[in-house]
Amino acid sequence: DIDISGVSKLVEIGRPHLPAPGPADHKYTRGHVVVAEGAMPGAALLSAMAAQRGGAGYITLVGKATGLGGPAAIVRRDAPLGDVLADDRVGAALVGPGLGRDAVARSLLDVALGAGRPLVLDADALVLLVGSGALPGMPVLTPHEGEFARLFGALPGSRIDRARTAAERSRAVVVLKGPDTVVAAPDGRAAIAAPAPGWLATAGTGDVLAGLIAANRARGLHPFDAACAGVWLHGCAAGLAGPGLIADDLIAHLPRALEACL
Ligand code: NPW
Ligand code: AMP
Ligand code: MG
Repeated sequence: DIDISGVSKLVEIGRPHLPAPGPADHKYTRGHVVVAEGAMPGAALLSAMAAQRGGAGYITLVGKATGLGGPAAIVRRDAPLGDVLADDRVGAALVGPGLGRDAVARSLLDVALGAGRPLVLDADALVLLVGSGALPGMPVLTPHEGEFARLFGALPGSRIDRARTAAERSRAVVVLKGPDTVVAAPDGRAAIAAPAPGWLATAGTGDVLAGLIAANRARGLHPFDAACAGVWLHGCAAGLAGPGLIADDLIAHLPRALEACL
């Protein structure tokens, strides 16, 4: 159990309101998410599919064509990331899932950080960020405990305290993942998720969460709200998918999770 006594401005993550697209919407206004592909393309594909099912209207996967398959509606481009992000319609970029940690990965991350688009940084991007201080544009960072420790060191206090300190230092919204995921913003706001099923402890589920948060950013939500809504949808989809779930099942259950948010 977590002792939240004395912690100010902490709330439990509630069901978000995510209305259906209106008559004036089209695929670009619903949100264009760009996902950078790298060394482990399966992770980026999971993120891209989660962003697609999570409500984004247009998904571009940037990297070499990998032959992995996936939905035909996902646009694949083997083009410089900077060129793709120069499109004003891009609502959010996700960098990190399956990216790798070599010089190519680093330059993709640098391009993303300089592009001025809403960013979600996960997985290998969090490894590459070790040693950086405050980040531009209030990105959302989604570390698990291992990634968090590498990036922020051994911080004192509860998970909530540690996420808050990390958010303040990085000027990012920090999603400290685990059975009791905590979201913290640089302004001191923090929220904690209802306990999530242990079945989520399986490969690729974090990549799905990052894609969902990117979709929420692309639909125009503030980084803190986008993170909270993503964590809620992820937990809801896990409950619906049930025991034995794999990451793909979360994506398959997103329509029913979204139905609860109309
Ligand atoms: P220990 O045991 O504590 O010493 P990594 P990764 C530690 C891609 N994927 N949860 C623990 O060390 C990702 O997107 C590709 C997890 C553990 O050994 C990344 O690009 C998939 N770990 C890449 O793989 C699907 C925790 O951290 C180490 C922890 C590497 O991602 C799978 C892991 O850290 C995957 O998403 C916790 N709560 N607490 C695909 N379909 O292609 C401590 N650790 O090796 O940097 O990261 O998560 O394996
Ligand atoms: P990642 O390690 O990046 O693939 O992310 C794992 C996802 O599963 C995160 O959303 C975690 O919050 C969730 N998760 C991991 N372990 C557990 C657990 N024991 N119970 C509930 N959720 C978990
Ligand atoms: Mg991960």
